[in-house]
Amino acid sequence: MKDKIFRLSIQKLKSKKTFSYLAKKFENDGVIVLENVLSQRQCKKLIDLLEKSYKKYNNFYYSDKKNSKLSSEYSSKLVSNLHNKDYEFCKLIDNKSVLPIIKKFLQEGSYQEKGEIICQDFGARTLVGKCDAQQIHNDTRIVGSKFPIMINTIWALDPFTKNNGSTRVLPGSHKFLSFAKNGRKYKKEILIETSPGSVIIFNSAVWHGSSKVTKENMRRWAILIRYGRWFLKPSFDFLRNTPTKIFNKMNKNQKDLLGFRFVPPVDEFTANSTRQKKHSKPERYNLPT
Ligand SMILES: O=C(O)CCC(=O)C(=O)O
Ligand SMILES: [Fe+2]
Repeated sequence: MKDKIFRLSIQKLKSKKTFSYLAKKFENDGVIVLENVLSQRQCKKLIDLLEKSYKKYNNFYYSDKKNSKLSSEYSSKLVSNLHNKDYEFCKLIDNKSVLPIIKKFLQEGSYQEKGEIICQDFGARTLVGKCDAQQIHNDTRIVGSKFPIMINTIWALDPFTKNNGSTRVLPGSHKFLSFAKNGRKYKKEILIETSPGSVIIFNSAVWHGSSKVTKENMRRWAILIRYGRWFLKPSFDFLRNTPTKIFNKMNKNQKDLLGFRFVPPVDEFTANSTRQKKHSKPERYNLPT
């Protein structure tokens, strides 16, 4: 690959020197790519599950018919809340190669560098038809944060090519004190081509968006996991949308990441902290049929 994005195979992560180089790249560019995180077989299995979920639930999606280029709904097939679709997806959120990296970066600047983190959004997306590029944007809703407050991971399940809407980024833009202009294409944007099983990891303040699709029907399924500091609001109410059957399969890390220890108490008579030792049990929940 000839672009300037730093890429590393997970096999090389163990070296301390390599890890500190990766951390430096992440600090400067705001984006790195980890390769060989998932096998081809795993990618295929996840794509099958996504296609099945989309087919089963897309007719039930809430829609306000807005399809602005900024929205993740823009010309795409979306599956949200992957944790409640199949336990197989839950295994990704505490992946042993990816999570330690995310944790390290999201703990920077927290008390004793031990701040807790959560999975703040957990979905998947592929583009539909010959669509235009998604508006380039910053997901964090704020500029100028010294430390990362959210980190996106984009798990390529299909090849990311220059034709199928692959994610593009503007390296270093997490340091800008402004937002991207609507409709503007920036010269230094880089379209990330990569193979299935790779994970693009970027500071969510890095300007990014899917790119133009030039060939119709070129699938580009990607799982999008956004992590954040524990006190940020998740996109959906995981405590109210997790089936008990799936909750019971989750390990401690997965329950932590879905925020089951960070539930604001009802009142001062119930508890006195937004953080708890024990996991709250999710309410009864069934997906629509
Ligand atoms: O699908 C992509 O490549 C990026 C999606 C994205 O950034 C978003 O929906 O916020
Ligand atoms: Fe985004």
